[in-house]
Amino acid sequence: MNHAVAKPAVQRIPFLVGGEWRTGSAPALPAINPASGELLGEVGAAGPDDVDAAVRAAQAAQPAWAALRGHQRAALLQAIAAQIEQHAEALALTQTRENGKPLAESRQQAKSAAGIFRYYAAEIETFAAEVTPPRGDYVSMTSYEPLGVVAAITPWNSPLTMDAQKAAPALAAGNAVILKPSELTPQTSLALGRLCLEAGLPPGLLNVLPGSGADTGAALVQHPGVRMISFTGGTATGRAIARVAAERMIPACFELGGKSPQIVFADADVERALEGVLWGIFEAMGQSCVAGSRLFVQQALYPRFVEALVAKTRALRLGPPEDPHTQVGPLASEQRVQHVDTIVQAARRDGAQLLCGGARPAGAQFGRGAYYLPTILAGMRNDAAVCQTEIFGPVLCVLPFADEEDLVAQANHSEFGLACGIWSADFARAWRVARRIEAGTVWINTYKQLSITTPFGGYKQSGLGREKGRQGLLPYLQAKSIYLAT
Ligand code: TXE
Repeated sequence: MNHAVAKPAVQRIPFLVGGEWRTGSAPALPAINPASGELLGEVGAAGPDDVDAAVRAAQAAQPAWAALRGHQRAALLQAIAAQIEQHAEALALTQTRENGKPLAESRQQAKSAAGIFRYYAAEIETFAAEVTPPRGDYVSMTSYEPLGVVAAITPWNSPLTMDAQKAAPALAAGNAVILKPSELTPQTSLALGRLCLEAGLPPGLLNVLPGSGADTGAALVQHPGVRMISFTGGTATGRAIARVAAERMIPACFELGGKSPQIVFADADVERALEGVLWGIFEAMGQSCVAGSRLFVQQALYPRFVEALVAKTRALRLGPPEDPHTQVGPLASEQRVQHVDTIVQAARRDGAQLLCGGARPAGAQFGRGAYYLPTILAGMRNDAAVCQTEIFGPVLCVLPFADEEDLVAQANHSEFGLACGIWSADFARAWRVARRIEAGTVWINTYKQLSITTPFGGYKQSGLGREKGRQGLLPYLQAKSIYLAT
């Protein structure tokens, strides 16, 4: 007799192609809440046939969208922003249950997502062609046209804002978008897709294709109908996609990893610097491209500063992301915990001194959740592997420096160049150092201030191209110059 009990069927969440919902031909993705380890369901994943259907739907929808006037597209982006705002709480909860980000942060990001659509509505409504310098009996003009179908590939750490940062300018410019979310956070992107449809965006202009990078992502970037790629994620994946873009000779922009220095001079306002350094690394548990993960403290201040920082780090309230008292939540998955712990233990074997953290937290309340203690390491050199590798987790490496020359050399000794924080009461020095640091964003006496109006992107291996601001619209457009004989 067979006593096997049939497993209850898990709900398979469908995805969006051309205004229709389908479950896809690739193996479904498990949906796991990282705070509890609980399997919540599964999400359908797109195989090559689904990718092809999405590209066709996008190609069919795009010309009519591109033919609209700027203000007409802007009106739709405004409607999407309103829809996001109206459903901000549900969006925030979806993201938090997928990636474990404290709910208060997800709420903030849902608001930002609406703001990003509003900003690009304003950009496209005011975007003008250029009359270029006259040459005798000619009028010459440069206008800007969309590229067609854009592949937008996003990671799991902040899908609410990253999806918006790609979809809003790409749509504003008159393109159709195929959004490929991370394996860990497809439901957040699917929720955005649904809200766009409900706001009145014509079907086919925003398709959402969950799936693995190897299956779905690779098929998407190689599809001949895709005319541009916008990618945010790890540097190794970025490089693989750049090779495809080079082979196909299509434009692509990349927002990649970082190992950003936080620099504290002895004359800094210590309390403010401590808060900036603490949140610069431990907000989102270090799963942020701009995480300030290398701390340089001037020798005279080093012992006092590091001691106070360790005390503040130990006092951080670790807990479930939906608890309003939680300051730092779980990592995005159990695999991320193992990844972080492997790097920390290797660093210790290489001689790093553990000042705090370096393990999973003890306590029944953490259950099977993906928790890891905020960790500080000291006693290694800046060229140690742990100071050069992007960990993308709650791990801060602290290093002393002697003077400005020593500091600049150490801070710039990194393959990355995304961001930097400088803490000093000497404004002239802070400014001077900011000019010498190889990074796309430098903050002085603040950290992680980000505005949709201000371009963002990396130097060196941290990326190519800029997102946000008017510069963030241009990659989704191509220039056409027309000469008219008078
Ligand atoms: O990112 P991936 P992972 C860094 C961080 C982290 C490392 C790996 O250091 O430890 O990257 O993280 C899709 N063709 N950052 O593996 O692989 C993939 O499905 C097309 C920094 O999560 O870069 C997902 O949607 N697409 C970062 C997206 O790429 C492919 C944020 C990002 O995944 C693909 C995240 C392929 N061949 C990680 N392979 C940041 N800059 O903020 C994967 N993908």
